[in-house]
Amino acid sequence: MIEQTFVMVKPDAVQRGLVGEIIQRIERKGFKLAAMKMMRIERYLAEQHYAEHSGKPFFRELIDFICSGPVVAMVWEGEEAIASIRKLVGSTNPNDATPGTIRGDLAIVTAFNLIHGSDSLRAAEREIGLFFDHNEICQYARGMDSWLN
Ligand code: IDP
Ligand code: MG
Repeated sequence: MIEQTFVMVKPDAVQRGLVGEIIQRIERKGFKLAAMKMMRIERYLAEQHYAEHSGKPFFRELIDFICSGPVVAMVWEGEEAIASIRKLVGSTNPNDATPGTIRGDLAIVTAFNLIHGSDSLRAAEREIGLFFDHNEICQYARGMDSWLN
């Protein structure tokens, strides 16, 4: 099934100059970029985005961190995009993440794990809606897409 998923390059990745590397990995896998913007997240948006973690010991640290510098928010589209991009991202703790994944290759600690990717269809729809208006999401055809449909 063709899905859209929400991806965010976190402040640590922006500051380490890994925006291009991360985008390139998702792009080269074959997913289609549907929306992208660089932004500084307001506290309120960060708290909504990470609402499932409110009350956890790391919540405040997480919100402080995500608001500490600009991020790059994106929508990526393609076959099984949600699960497939989670695989490219790797496990939450980079020390458990398989080499070859973004976190496995480029990060060491959970607090600075470089990237967010939606973990379910429901989360993807909710997160895309939090960060993007409908008119910011681009629709366009690629030559190979006709083979999939
Ligand atoms: P995910 O990003 O792999 O989906 P989640 O469990 O949803 O991981 O946690 C969201 C984010 O919260 C993580 O990516 C990480 O930045 C942060 N986080 C999760 N657990 C911890 C922790 O124990 N300490 C510090 N930060 C954490
Ligand atoms: Mg998560």
